[in-house]
Amino acid sequence: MKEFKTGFISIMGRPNVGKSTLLNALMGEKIAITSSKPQTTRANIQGILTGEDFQLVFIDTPGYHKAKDNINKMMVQQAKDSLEAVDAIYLLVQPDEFIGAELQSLLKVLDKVDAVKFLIINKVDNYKREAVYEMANKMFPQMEFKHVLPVSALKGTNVDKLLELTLEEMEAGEAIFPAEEITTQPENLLVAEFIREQVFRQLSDEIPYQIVVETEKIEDRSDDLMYIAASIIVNRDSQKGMVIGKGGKMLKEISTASRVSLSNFFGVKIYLELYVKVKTGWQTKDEYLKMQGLY
Ligand SMILES: Nc1nc2c(ncn2[C@@H]2O[C@H](COP(=O)(O)OP(=O)(O)OP(=O)(O)O)[C@@H](O)[C@H]2O)c(=O)[nH]1
Ligand SMILES: [Mg+2]
Repeated sequence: MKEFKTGFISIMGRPNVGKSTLLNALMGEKIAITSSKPQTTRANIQGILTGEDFQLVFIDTPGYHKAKDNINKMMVQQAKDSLEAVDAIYLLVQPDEFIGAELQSLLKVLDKVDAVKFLIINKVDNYKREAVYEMANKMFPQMEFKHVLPVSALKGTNVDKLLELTLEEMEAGEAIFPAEEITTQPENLLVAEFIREQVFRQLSDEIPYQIVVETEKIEDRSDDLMYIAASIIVNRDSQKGMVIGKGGKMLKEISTASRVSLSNFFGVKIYLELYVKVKTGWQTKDEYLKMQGLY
């Protein structure tokens, strides 16, 4: 019999390089929200992948960036916290990424961590081979990477290979989580995240950064129907209008898309009541930061 292997792996990188998309690809199902806007992920998300002879815990982290606001500082702190007791680190970059102050600062943080380091060049489906090589050549002198792998988290290219290499690096150990548990996110946070994803996808400019979603109620109404009440919380009245849209059109779109993705996740029909509320200065209130997994 093969020995059972376990380990924790942190997925790090600058905003928008595809960390959450990679987590979902590794898991084979969507547990983390993604969008084309930077700073989509606000708190660490653990994905637990259990096989016959292994259990891997992947930690998707908020994008590492130079943070000005309090909430952004908390996000970056989350990413740093993920490095405690990890066995491996995936440093995700994309081929056209600029190795500037932010990435240098992240490399400095990673340098101090005793873990197997993987350089993962993501989004290879979108770039010429030369650009991928060029990025690898630029990154090699920066840190000692045990493995370098080009992947496409979106298309799934090399994700199996990444899993294989990761398992080779893991040590024998016992499972920490029950086999059926796929994430440590509480249900109310996961629901709020799936709704927040739609705000990130459907609204432009600053609005997505000005909102938080609060799950108010989750009830199993029958074997195949789940009732959810939630609120999108904004900072100002004018933002409320933008989230609702003309004749309620925007809120309806957010609600419909959220229902579809929640229904896919839970495997039941979803009855969603979605409100918009104004709570001025929520960014500075503990209650709203904790709600999102930030503390
Ligand atoms: N073409 C291509 N796009 C990708 C790939 N992986 C991710 N993306 C896209 O890149 C954007 C950002 O993806 P996310 O997974 O949200 O990125 P992230 O690193 O988690 O971003 P933050 O949470 O904001 O730090 C989305 O539009 C994804 O669809 C890939 O392999 N190929
Ligand atoms: Mg993310």
